[in-house]
Amino acid sequence: MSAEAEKCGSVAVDAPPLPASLGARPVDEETRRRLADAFPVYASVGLSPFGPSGVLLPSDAGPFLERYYSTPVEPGDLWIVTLPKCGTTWTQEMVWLIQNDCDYEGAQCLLCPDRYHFLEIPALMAPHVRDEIHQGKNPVSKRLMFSPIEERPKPWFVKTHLPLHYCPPALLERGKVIYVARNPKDVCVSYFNHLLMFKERRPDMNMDEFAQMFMDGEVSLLPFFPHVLEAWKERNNPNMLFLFFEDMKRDLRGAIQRVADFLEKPLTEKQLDGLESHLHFSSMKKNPWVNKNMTYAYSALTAEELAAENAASKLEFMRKGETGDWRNHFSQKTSDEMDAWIERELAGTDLKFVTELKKN
Ligand code: PPS
Repeated sequence: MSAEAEKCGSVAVDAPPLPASLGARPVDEETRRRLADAFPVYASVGLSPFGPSGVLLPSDAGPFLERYYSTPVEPGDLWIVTLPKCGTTWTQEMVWLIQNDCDYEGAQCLLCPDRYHFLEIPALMAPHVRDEIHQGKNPVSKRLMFSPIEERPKPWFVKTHLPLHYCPPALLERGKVIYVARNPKDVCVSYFNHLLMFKERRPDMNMDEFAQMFMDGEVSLLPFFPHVLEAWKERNNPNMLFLFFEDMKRDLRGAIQRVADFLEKPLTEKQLDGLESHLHFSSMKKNPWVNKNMTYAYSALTAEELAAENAASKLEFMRKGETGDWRNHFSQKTSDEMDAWIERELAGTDLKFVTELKKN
């Protein structure tokens, strides 16, 4: 373990070091400039592709990744692994409630950091944002970013957008993973909104321009397909549950039942009714513990500044919660290019995405 990694939190004694192959790769000057222009928040540190799939992260993420890779895992620990905007929050709320015997009162606190450890959040922050938070400008973010996982009560609930090869090597042997995938066309639209809301992208970027960068893996935490396909290969591992956002939309009750079976937490019909209603988009949209306050938790602004900004902004974390909304955002050309990209990337696999659902 490097001295830098030790500064990013405490580490398991028997932790394997991060393999050299998972380090940062060089970026050519033209790409560096394009990324700095698109994502100005990272301009000072730069974004670099890491590891075999080239997952895009702030260039100084190495020591953090080393730290995350060494996270201890014990039986009972639950990890939600997703690409951004695939239904992470929805699944987090579902898993937490099922595991905690539908304790709706206990669920009245922030998903992150109170109920889940968001693994890579410090690594995702630009250094100046990390510094501002260190200086105490946002106490919730400070708690979110700098509370060591070891201080949490067991079992641990962990959220990560990192691909499986950056998770602790023992994760699927000792812990349980719920992986959620969503069709990339809707993810792209949702991510476009998210990055504006969190001030990570140039505000005047247009959807088609962003979609191109999305397909090229030039957006933080992408590329898309290596992440999903790595998890898809593990879908029959008894410690992995692979879910699709679109299945949760189509049959929420069925998805709740699958999660309950996976966690070995039998639910009564009454509990199923309660969860189905609580996890419906209209309820989640109104629930401050999974919604607006999340923005507060991740923002470097004070609560007052953020309240003023939220009041003035039309951007929402719980935006539409639909499948097929990409139709309202993509040009025909971008839509066709995305279809061709999806087909190319999935050739030779049995993974299929649903990009539209029949209306009831
Ligand atoms: S994040 O920031 O990566 O954790 O975002 P994530 O939670 O993965 O994804 C946010 C999108 O999930 C939608 N969402 C839901 N859809 C349907 N039903 C429910 N209950 C629900 N909860 C969250 C949320 O609205 C975001 O999608 P878009 O398409 O932007 O609306």
